[in-house]
Amino acid sequence: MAAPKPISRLISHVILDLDGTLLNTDAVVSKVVKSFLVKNGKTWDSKKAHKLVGKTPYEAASIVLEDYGLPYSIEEFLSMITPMFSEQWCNMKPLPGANRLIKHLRRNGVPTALASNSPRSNIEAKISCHQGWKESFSTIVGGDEVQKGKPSPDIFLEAAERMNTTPSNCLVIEDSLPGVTAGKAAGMHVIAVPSVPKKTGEFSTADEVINSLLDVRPENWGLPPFNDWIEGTLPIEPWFISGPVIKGFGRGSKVLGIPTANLPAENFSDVVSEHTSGVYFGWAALSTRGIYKMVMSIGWNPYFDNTEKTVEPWLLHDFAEDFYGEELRLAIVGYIRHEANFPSLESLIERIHEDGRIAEKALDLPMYAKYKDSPYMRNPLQQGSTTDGSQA
Ligand code: ADP
Ligand code: RBF
Ligand code: MG
Repeated sequence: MAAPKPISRLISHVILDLDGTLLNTDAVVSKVVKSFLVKNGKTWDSKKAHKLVGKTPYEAASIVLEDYGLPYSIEEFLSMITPMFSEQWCNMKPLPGANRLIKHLRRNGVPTALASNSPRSNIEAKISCHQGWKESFSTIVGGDEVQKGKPSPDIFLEAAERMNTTPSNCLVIEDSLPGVTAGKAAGMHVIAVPSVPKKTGEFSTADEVINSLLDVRPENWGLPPFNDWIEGTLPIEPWFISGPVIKGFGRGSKVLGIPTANLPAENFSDVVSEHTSGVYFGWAALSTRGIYKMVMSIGWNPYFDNTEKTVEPWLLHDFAEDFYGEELRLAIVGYIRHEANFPSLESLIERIHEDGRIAEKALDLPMYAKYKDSPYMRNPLQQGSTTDGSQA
């Protein structure tokens, strides 16, 4: 990730985008457009989904109509698909780190605006599904309240004006290219959090590019730092996955001293896509052997440039033999860092060992240690995955 450029003035105000930045809108957009296409005898192409990121509803509609050759006008299409979206608003989940960031800014009295291309009423409806969100924004600016939407700077300039501040005091956080363009055109500082993996290179005009909201460092901008990091780790709402250990990429990780027990990702693709790529840690249970400390990477392994998002847990224990086919259950309780590329294999290995030491130590803290005894870890019979560790 690109390091932030030095800033000449300290930030006093923050402006957040909503769709794709705070909310996982893309999952819902894909679901709705897909079901519309199926009804119209077309096949959804997930590779084209990124074209809709950061567009106004009107622009997105025109792209879908053209890409799939649908016989509707933009207005007709919007009138059919808009009610389908409205039903889904409360199904848009906060992205990793969104609640934490909003609460942090509010607790520290940092005036924060919400600025989105969506019409104001849609924004209000979407955020009403999330406790404490509406009260956290000193102003909300919708696409229908200004002349031109992003990439024009109007929305951000309006937000700054309503907060009685000047653009150079504002920090914009945005997931889309039109949004980043708009923020820079407004004369603001911009952090890009691209929604589309592997497209970070397109965001070179941003002042900083980060992988997820978990990686926001407010102190880099003169804002109060987060104080929830503990011994190099960030506690997260735990999540739980399980499955049989399968053959991985056969990269000879074992030879490098870092065997990773791969799980069939298709079993829990929803949970995995909900979580940002990065290095996490927690507990691993093997039904016939015991419960062990674990550190893992989730994502595309930039050093190897995987085409698929993989889950690679390294159990912090020396086993005398392999355990392919055995049931492995993971409780993922904390975050360490985003995935990175490395100049050499040695430096990658050194960093993974450092992650192992951090996890090893942190898992003794009561806040993480307690999950070793969760029912999910102890009950060898439960199948599938849950997000709360409860018994299915
Ligand atoms: P693959 O490409 O098949 O994942 P690896 O070289 O990563 O091969 O080795 C992973 C396998 O090694 C696991 O599936 C498991 O059977 C075994 N293994 C032995 N020790 C460990 C460990 N400490 N953590 C994870 N897997 C281990
Ligand atoms: N791969 C990367 O390309 N970048 C990383 O930052 C990275 N971090 C990892 C952290 C841990 C704890 C583990 C277990 C793996 C990580 N990997 C990373 C994945 C690694 O490339 C893969 O497991 C190799 O097969 C290890 O040799
Ligand atoms: Mg492996």
